[in-house]
Amino acid sequence: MLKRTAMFSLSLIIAIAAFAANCEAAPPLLGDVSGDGDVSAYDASLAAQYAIGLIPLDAESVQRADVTGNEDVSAYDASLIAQYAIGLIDGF
Ligand SMILES: [Ca+2]
Ligand SMILES: [Ca+2]
Repeated sequence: MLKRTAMFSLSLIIAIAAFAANCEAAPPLLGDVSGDGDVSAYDASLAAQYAIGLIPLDAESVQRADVTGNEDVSAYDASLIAQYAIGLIDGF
């Protein structure tokens, strides 16, 4: 009986842990071009460099860089990311 209870408890813990892990899988952070979980001036720099063709970005980074949502990464996106990074704006 004790073994059965222990096994049930263990199963419950594993199920809760799996649920929690799924909850932590947040959607990609808009503006976080580098994908490090933070929106910084570096992200603005990456967006700006991509916008003028200096660097390539993978598809996910491009999606996060397009903060205006117009299917294009421009200097305006980079500008908004920079403003967000220093707290001038609260969102995109
Ligand atoms: Ca970042
Ligand atoms: Ca855009």
